[in-house]
Amino acid sequence: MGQWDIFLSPYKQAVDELKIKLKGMRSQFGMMSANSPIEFVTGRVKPLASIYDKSLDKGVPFEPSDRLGNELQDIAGVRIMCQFVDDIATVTELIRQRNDMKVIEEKDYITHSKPSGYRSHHMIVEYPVETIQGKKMVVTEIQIRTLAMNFWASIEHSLNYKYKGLFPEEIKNRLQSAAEAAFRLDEEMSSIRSEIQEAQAYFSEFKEASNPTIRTTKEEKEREK
Ligand code: 0O2
Ligand code: 0O2
Repeated sequence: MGQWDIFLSPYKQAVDELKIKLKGMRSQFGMMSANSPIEFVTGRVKPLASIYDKSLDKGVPFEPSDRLGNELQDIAGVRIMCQFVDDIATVTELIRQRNDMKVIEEKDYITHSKPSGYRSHHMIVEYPVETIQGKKMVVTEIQIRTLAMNFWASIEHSLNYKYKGLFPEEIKNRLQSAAEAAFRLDEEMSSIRSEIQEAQAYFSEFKEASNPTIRTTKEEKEREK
């Protein structure tokens, strides 16, 4: 195993564990028949090529070291997608209250969006992973955003890659107006939130009730009581 694989292995473990835990929160809301503030969760360890680029930007030597791990705060990255803007505050608070990680910094790019138009809430947490050499604190970036914010960020990220950050003026303006449109979409959806959630609850109940296998299992369980 190479030095980089060894260095990145706790980061991979942190991403895998956090994904399971955050997806677990989602299922717990589901079991309580409550609308989950978490729509879906993704995660990744930053690819080596991106670590290289960012280390150059930040003037940190590109070598497996504690310094690199502390200065590049998103080597381990987890992303939480929410349906509604208000869900972001709920998720943020749930994370602040957890005992298995420590929030060391928060960046509110929702109230103060970036000049590009980017919006998201970022939490930098220290997450302990148990390794065979003992406990290691892994700095991890958790990005929390709505589906609309995520749509915009994914598109902008691909274009950024294509133009290497140097957007033609026309594209830059269009992206900024698309960011405003995404913001308005979030506002519109929030204004009919209760309507949407009622429909979603009805839909998931209807799906179960109309499935003969699940219905039978439920009936069997009732009989067993
Ligand atoms: P489900 O039940 O399929 O939704 P891994 O391959 O093990 O590293 P994972 O979680 O499979 O990890 O993949 P990744 O890429 O980290 O996360 C993808 C998850 O996000 C998958 O969920 C996708 O279904 C879900 N996802 C992606 N886009 C959307 C979307 O637009 N809407 C919703 N609702 N989910 C999306 P799971 O965990 O496989 O579960
Ligand atoms: P990836 O993995 O390709 O997404 P700082 O130390 O605070 O000055 P840093 O570490 O760049 O700088 O922190 P920042 O800007 O708070 O968060 C970085 C990550 O947020 C980025 O990671 C993106 O995922 C996301 N992000 C920030 N600004 C934008 C933006 O304008 N557009 C898009 N699409 N995403 C953004 P990376 O490094 O790009 O890596």
